[in-house]
Amino acid sequence: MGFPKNFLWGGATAANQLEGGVFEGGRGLANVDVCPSGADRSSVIAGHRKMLKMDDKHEYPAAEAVDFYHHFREDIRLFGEMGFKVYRLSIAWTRIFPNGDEQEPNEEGLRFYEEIFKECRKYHIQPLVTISHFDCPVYLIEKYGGWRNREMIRFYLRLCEVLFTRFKDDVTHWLTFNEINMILHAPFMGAGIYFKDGENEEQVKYQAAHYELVASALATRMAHEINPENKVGCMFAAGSAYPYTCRPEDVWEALLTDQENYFFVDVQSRGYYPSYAVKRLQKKGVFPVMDAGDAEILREYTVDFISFSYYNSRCIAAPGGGQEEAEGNLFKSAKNPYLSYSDWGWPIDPLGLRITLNQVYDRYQKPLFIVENGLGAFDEPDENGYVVDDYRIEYLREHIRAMKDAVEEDGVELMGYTSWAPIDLISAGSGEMKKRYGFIYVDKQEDGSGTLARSRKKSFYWYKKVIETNGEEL
Ligand code: BGP
Repeated sequence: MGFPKNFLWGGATAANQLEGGVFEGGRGLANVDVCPSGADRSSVIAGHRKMLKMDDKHEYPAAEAVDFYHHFREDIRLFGEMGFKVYRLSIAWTRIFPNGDEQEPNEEGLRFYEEIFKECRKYHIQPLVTISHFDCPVYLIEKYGGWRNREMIRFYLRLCEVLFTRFKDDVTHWLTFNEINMILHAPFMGAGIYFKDGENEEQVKYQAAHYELVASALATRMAHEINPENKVGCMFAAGSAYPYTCRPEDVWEALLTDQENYFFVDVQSRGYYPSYAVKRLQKKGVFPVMDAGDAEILREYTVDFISFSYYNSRCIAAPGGGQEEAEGNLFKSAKNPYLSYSDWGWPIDPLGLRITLNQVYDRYQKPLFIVENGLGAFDEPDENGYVVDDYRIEYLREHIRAMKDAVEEDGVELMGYTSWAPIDLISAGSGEMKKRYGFIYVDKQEDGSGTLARSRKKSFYWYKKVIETNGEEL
């Protein structure tokens, strides 16, 4: 009983929120580098063409982030000390191809990740690589319009080819796109898209989604061809939609929300557009252009496993209900009166994780991987610089317990768990530093000051124990 022996415990990060070194190693600029801090970045960016100009560097938190670029040896050593079996990281596209459409990769960028993988090996940590985590070269946005253009498939596949070949001996587990369903909620961050006046935004978003889905399928094929040992997963932002009441209209609305979310995984895992999506898109006047052969590609090259982020469930009411709203990962929903809330107003719902695991497993019957789960909170170091983050331990303990129930009692096949994030980093949603997730505290403050020194929080020792006992001691 308990977790399988080879269960993959670890943590997850993303290049742009962690690395910094934006102007080093020949790196080019990406969409995420030019998102300003302190605002709802997705909505600020969409439609604001001028934001693409790096006119004021200091406004852009990704420029330094927490400087993993110069601290990765120390950071991975700390991951090793916690006993990580897996480290989920993303590769910055613009370190490998600064513009995105070159033929030859940037050697310095490749060497940086090679060094990272070497460090991981030292501590017997297996990497899990996200190929694109909210990452689109600015050059490709300016020249091609980001993922609204089919050419992106070609550039993305060239990136994949270089990664799969160069890191053949280092990496066997890959995720094609982080939170692919994010395109619908934050298209600039998800796919480098901003809209032109008067266009059918849904058409643009679903067109981009189609291209990413085809790219994902072709990357899956390529990964298997280059190394038959490779396992490729999709990744989506999960979190079950609860009906606000048992009123059938609320239940219906919740079902629609879930379907919109599952649409991407339905294609990546089952291999075809689900009938509900075809009908509803038609009704909205959305007709993604598809090449002859696309349907076959989607059908043939489905993913090996399904990964997702889980922060919260959602509570959905039929339109016009006037319910109070709550924040959450990706989008707001009605406030669930039965739950408590984080410092950022996100619902806390551990049982929701068990519900989500069951729903996803029932639907796809493929191995699952929780690749993000964690609590963003204000951390206050005491006079010795020590952070006693019992609230974080509590959050994680309850979620791991729920995950254990899903494995032990419900028979869900789960490969691993990587918490978001093992080390403090920049928030994707707001660009803030004060929203912290880590087991490792980084002395970097909201105003950019700080020594960047790393220190262990109380949760560091707790998580180490969890891993040591394979989840028996929580
Ligand atoms: C997910 C992203 C991550 C991460 C996380 C927490 O949507 O995949 O990159 O940041 O959310 O969100 P935030 O950073 O806004 O608190």
